[in-house]
Amino acid sequence: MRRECLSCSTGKFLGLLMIFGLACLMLTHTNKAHSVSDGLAKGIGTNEEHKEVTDVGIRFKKLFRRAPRLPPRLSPDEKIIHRNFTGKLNEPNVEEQWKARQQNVKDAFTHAWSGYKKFAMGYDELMPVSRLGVDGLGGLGATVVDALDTAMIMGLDEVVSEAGSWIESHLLDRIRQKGQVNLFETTIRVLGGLLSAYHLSGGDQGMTLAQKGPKPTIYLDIAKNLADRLLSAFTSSPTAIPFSDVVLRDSSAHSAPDGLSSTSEVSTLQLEFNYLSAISGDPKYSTEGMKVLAHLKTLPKTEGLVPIYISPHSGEFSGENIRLGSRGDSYYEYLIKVWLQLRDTQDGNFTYLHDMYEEAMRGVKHMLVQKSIPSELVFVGELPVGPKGYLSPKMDHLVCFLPGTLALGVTKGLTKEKAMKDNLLTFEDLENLKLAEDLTKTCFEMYSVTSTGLAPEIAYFHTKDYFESGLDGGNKSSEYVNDIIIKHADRHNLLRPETVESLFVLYRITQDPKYREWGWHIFESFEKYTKVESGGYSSLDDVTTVPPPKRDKMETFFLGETLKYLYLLFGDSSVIPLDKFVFNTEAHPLPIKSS
Ligand code: DMJ
Repeated sequence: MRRECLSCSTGKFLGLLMIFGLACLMLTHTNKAHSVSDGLAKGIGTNEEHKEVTDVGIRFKKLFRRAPRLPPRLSPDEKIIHRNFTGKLNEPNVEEQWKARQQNVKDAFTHAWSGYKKFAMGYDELMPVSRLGVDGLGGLGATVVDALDTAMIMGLDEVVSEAGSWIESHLLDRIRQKGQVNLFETTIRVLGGLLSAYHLSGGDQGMTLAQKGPKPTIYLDIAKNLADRLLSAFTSSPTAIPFSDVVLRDSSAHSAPDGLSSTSEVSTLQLEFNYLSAISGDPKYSTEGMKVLAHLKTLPKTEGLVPIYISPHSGEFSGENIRLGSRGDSYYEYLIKVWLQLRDTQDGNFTYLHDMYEEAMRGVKHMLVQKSIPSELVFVGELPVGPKGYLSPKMDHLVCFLPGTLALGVTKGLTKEKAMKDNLLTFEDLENLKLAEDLTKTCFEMYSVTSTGLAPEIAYFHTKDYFESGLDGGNKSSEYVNDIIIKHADRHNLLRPETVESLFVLYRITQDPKYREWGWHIFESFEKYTKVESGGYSSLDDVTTVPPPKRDKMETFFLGETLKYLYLLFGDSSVIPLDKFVFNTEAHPLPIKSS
């Protein structure tokens, strides 16, 4: 064909034209490459050099536009991965594959529960390596209660029956006899778990997901007994801010040794107390809880951002440290979630919560969000000495709750598609959703960048003001190995849920299958490095080392949150829909009640 074509005069002309075109394109390309690499190698080239090179490039580019970029050629294996990441093809067997993956999560939950049941039944937590139980949360059998609604959602009747019977036979006695517990931890894990179990077992015209276990009223009665004692933290405080600790057996309360409460702790009780009031008919729980938020509304803030400590004695914030990691995180989460919970009720005007949330998110974008060097990961830093001080490029894994919360705040639990169709999104909403997507990527890369594929507790980001060499995550093939810095003291992983929580919410809202794929990668790493053969999963000491040393603790939230979110991520989106339920900060779903 080439020979025939070249023999005619049109063919010759076209051939010459092609050679000329190619030569010009090569010249343009060479100049651009020169300009970029020169800039990078020298840091900054002289302005003159740069101008000359760019001018030539622009002249040629005006004459010839670049050919469009074609997708890369992929091997058959790569095509499968690629398809899953982009998710453009919706083949019939794709859902089957996700069902199989969901079954893997269910098996993991069964393995975790079996270890706990064998070695630690009735203790707060399992030490899977030592095969012992430990009471790290006051001795209320926290794993049993935290895990129960996950077992209900997974349809694990046997576990529901075992956990339910234990709660029915032992929990009330424990509540009557035990000493000091933390108000926040007990509310989110134990009270939240009981309330969710109440609803999922049929209470409050609930879902009857559980066929086994006690009647829903058993859960409700225990919840009320516990909450009555927890209320002492509110009623014995001289201000609207509750004390941090409660002594269960005598319903007394006191502040922490330094006299302070964490801001996130006092503002992360209201979903649970409000729901308890709604189902018990007794407003006292909600009244006490909501006093805190109404009081926080009156305090001075910096663009909606708040210090991480507050004094129950004065009712004022203490110190200047601002962050969305530990002690700050769920303040922001509950502003929007409590608003979502209450906005359709006729119990009062809660717009102030939405206003506080919106102002805070503007503050986050303005004061805390930055991009890393060289690959521009978006991260949320901290202001350890207050708004006038420097921004520390430190991000706790805990901050990874934020993308999910942001996305929820944008669509209120609807899919993006539906919210767009109904014209519900503002420009600011779209900006927040973009930030949510960028941050979700960063949180996922905090996993990918390590040798184990598991995130450290804390990451630092390389910026123009901060870099330390020799502290990468160990995965040299990660594109972000130079962006993410992991200090020795921060290399542990506690099986935390925040990233998979955000993957779940982002998947439900955007329907982009890449979030499922990322969740699957994370799950595989948990399976590979944290599973303990005899039963249970263990926290790790160092995610940058293979094999990673085990820390010998299975946190209750691994069953309450991490595995629940992964299970829901891989499953049918109609289960626990986000516009009808609000998840408390420990992943216990509570139904949103209308007036
Ligand atoms: C959980 O107890 C809750 O998600 C809380 O809000 C933050 N810390 C843990 C999980 O990491």
